[in-house]
Amino acid sequence: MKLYSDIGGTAPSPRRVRIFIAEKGLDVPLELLDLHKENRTEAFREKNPLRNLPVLELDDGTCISESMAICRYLDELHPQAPLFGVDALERATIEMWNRRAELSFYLAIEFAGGFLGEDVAERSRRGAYKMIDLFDRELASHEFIAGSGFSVADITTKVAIDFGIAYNGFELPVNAPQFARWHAAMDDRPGASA
Ligand SMILES: N[C@@H](CCC(=O)N[C@@H](CS)C(=O)NCC(=O)O)C(=O)O
Repeated sequence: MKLYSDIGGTAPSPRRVRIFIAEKGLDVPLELLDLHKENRTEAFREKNPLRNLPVLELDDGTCISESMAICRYLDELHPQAPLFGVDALERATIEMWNRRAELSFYLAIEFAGGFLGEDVAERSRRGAYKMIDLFDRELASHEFIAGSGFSVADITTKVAIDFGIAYNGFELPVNAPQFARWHAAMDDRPGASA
């Protein structure tokens, strides 16, 4: 199998999968594409009709896209260490936080970039900072975003805030010390440089 990712490694969705792979200790070869160019070809449409990254190509040519679908596939093949939870409550809790991280945090950070207009950008920026407040309050009573164990919810949240800091003018707020503590801990993890 191989993972199509972006040259330079800056795109958030492929980064989610690369971190997941590193945290699992897996060895999945990468094929790096020039983002917005090589993924936009007709040939690539055969692999993913939406023509975006990441795509996991299996040895028989089957292609899986959508970062969380790829992570779930790899998690089932390699259950250790489980990053989607081990029992009903843990799985639900991780799913809940992962969806919050994606829908209310990552998307808000992306929209804050301004491509939907200044009004949406401003509201999205405020929404993203409100989510940081929420994460900060939660992280006062547990080490990771979804509880006491590292999970995909940490990966989604980390990729989102790093993208916001690098490209959309976000900063770690001084009044969110637990979020800052968590962010620094993420930088020490196996997936940090993936
Ligand atoms: N929901 C998808 C999002 C995929 C996506 O938007 N990928 C971006 C990079 S973060 C991309 O390939 N953009 C290049 C393009 O659309 O040309 C996932 O989670 O995999």
